[in-house]
Amino acid sequence: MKYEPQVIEKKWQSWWQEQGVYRVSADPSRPKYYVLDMFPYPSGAGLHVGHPLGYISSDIYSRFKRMCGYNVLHPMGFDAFGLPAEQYAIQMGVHPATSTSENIARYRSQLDNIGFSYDWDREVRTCDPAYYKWTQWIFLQLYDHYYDNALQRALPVSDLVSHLAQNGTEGLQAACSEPLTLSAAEWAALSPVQQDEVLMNYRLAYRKMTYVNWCEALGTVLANDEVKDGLSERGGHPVEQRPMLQWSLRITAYARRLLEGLETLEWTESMKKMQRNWIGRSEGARVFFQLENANETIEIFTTRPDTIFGATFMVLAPEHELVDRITTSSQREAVEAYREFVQTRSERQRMSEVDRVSGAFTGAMAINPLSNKPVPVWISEYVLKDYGTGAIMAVPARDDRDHRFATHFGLPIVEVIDQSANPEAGREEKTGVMINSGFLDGLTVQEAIVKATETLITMGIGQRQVNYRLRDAIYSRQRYWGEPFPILYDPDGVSHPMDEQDLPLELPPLSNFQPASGGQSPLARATNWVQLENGWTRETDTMPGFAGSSWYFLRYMDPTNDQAFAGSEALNYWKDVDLYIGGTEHAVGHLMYARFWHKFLYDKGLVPTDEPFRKLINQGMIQGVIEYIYLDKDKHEDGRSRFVCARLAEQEMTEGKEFVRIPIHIDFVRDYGTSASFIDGESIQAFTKWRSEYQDATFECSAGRFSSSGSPSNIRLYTSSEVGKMSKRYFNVVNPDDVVRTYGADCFRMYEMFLGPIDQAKPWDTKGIDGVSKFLRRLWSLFIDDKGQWLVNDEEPDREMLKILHTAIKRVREDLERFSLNTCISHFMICVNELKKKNAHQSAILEPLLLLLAPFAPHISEELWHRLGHEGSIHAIGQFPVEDEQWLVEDVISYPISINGKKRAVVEFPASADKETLEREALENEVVKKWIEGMTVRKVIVVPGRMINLVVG
Ligand code: ANZ
Repeated sequence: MKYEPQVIEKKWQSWWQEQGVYRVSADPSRPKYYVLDMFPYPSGAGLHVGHPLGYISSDIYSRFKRMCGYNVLHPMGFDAFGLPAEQYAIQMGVHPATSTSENIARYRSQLDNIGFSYDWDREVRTCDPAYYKWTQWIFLQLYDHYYDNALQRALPVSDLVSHLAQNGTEGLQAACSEPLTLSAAEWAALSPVQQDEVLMNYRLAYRKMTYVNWCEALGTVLANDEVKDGLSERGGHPVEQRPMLQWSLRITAYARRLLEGLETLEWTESMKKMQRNWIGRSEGARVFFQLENANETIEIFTTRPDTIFGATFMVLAPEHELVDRITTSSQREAVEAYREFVQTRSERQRMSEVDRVSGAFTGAMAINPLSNKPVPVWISEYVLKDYGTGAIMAVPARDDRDHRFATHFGLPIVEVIDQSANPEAGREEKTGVMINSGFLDGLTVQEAIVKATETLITMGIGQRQVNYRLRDAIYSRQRYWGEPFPILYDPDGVSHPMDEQDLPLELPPLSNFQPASGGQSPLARATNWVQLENGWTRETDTMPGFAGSSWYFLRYMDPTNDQAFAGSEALNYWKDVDLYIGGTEHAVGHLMYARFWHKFLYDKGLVPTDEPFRKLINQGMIQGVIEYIYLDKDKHEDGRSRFVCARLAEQEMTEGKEFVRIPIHIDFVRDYGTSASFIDGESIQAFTKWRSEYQDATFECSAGRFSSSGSPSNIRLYTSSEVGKMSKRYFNVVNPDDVVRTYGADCFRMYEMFLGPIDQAKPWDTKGIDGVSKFLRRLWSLFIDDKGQWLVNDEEPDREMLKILHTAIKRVREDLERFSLNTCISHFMICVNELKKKNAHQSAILEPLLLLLAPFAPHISEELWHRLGHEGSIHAIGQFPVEDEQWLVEDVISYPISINGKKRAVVEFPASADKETLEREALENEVVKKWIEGMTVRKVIVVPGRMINLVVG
């Protein structure tokens, strides 16, 4: 009987579901292990073969851990709120709720096809009110807490209120937007509106007028990590800076802990580095510069107080509040014009386009507090408003950007460091000896940093300062498809949290959910929902995509709890994620927010660990192969478009012809992904049907020129293949369903793993898939022959068979622990080939082999397991095979024999030979005898199992 994956796979998938084989519950008698996939947002395009790469590896690992006796939590869900889902719905002209549930159904069936071991009873959907009730609840907790910098933890706002009532801001060490000074009496005298404002300055979820990334095309504000190079990450639309009243989360309060926590995690160095850079800790000083002829102070942040004597000008961020006050009338026009220009520039552009130099002089002069020289005050986009103090002292001799600026605008450059002892050193390197710097002269840079800081502090014009580049996360979106804020405003505009009992606050149904222009939210249209009877109103913004994904891993622990986001029993048992698998694209977004929320919940004593994801593995992308044919830029003389094959095009290009490369749907391409991929007559017809604008085109290759209808089926128009993104845009998306239909899920799973190390990017190419398919059939044939004859017997296996099996067990086990899954597949192939050669049909060999294979190929192993006579599922067996060393010892060992340090022979001796035997036999060896003829053997060194050395003379 032949191996028919399509038949057995469906059968076992339904059986697993009926039997609840993958259902899991907390069980304190067993150790837990939590394996988590980054849950997908269900896009309309469905899964392509790149998506399951991580899911397959985590599934294999979960099954492995389960067989090792762990109680494994391995859930799946859907990140269903947010921009992508809404954009798709708008495109398709359907309601996002409808398209989202359709897309989820499609994802689910695609996932089911691959035979994953998820406990679907624990599925979460972020757009489900029973779920987002708790997203809203956590938001309210953030709103109701502030961060105590001294204790390094979150505390209730009620504590803050009593502190303000008793002492004002005296002794308050709290994370805030702006430093405030207030006496208890002043606090008491504030109106409710003013008090609300003061509290907003401290709340972990707060509302404030902020410069935000506004994307007009998407009709919403975006977080910094949703903007790439001045464009929205979704859709690539322009993003501009705008002041808007927005909710934000004070993630900056946790900067230090987010940084320090990284040290405790098993993440790749590159992921940690991305987070460290995003947090961007820098140590330096705040220094005060007096303005000449005015009672104003400019506060700057510098990491290089040593260079202060070289500060020949100052630069303020164009948005800096002092600009209006200090700009002289003659410079006002230039300053205004410049500020308008800067408004069109996103923060990313301002930071990354360092070669553009632009700025304006305010007309004001300040005094360098150490050199006492007047220095002009400029504004420029390269100084960011929200970093440090939004103002710098510019040291053109020692800072590249300041240097470009000074050169461009002809400002003075004063050298302050002598680097002649180290001429290779760059301008910003902290090496050399101070010059032209008064009392700092002669000190090294390191010494000068300490001395300058101390001096500035003693003079009362400086303070030590640690800065973080991390910015608070903008939390408002002016879109429909997200969690409504559980916030109400009274007629004075003071914010009030909703009662917990009234959660969830459900998203009102809206037929027109399109984004509005100018910053208004679609929810503002739901007037009945917005306006409350008592004159209060609801917040109309919604939460961002990262809200729901910041805590979903906790919900899986207790997915149906309606009393808490998860019960303490479940939380204390499952604790945290032991292994998290997902893409690197979430390095600074999701992973940062989730750590922040988790630390906050930890502060509240609601989760038992300080970090959510202990170990993180990032899967590489599966790339697509893009296949191109060449379109002649000029039409043929007969007026028709002319396509030529890649080889002909190459030749013609050397003669100066120009071509446009047109990606061709890979379904039309034969030998797809190889160096000899081509389209034939049939594919040409399909192509012209698909791209009807090329109906009349002709197709040319070395065999001649053909029209689409007249092209013989056996012609070959070679295409050129290029590795790139797998994307609809390149018509190179491979649907896992198709691969599963042809080869079966087990083959698909093993093949994806076989493609290469999990963390590397690799192109999808199907060259090797036949090899994996053959492997599975060969495995099958160890059990059943072509005629359906059952081959398995109860005979004793011989030593060699046992060695083959136990070698595979040892290798697979070790590689699984290292998460090296591609090499596991090779071990299986070698093992089955060798067993096949030996005609091994002994159940004592084949049973353990099935257990070993079960995590990788769950269907075929279940089928054969049952045929071996077992009734329960192979996946419920808590016994992963362990190698027996006795079968692994080598029978013979090759010994290199060296004479006076030179290797002269390699001789095999029985593995059991002792020292004396080895010495005797070595000296008896013919080759050795020749080398030592006529000499005296002075010493014989024998290292059993390794080598034999002779010293002669
Ligand atoms: C004088 C100086 C001399 C500086 C020198 C550097 C080198 P990191 O390490 O990223 O924290 N800076 C401060 N605030 C800024 C802002 N809002 N926008 C742009 N640049 C700003 O960088 C700190 C340094 O970046 C500070 O030290 C300041 O320039 C600049 F030889 O001050 B420095």
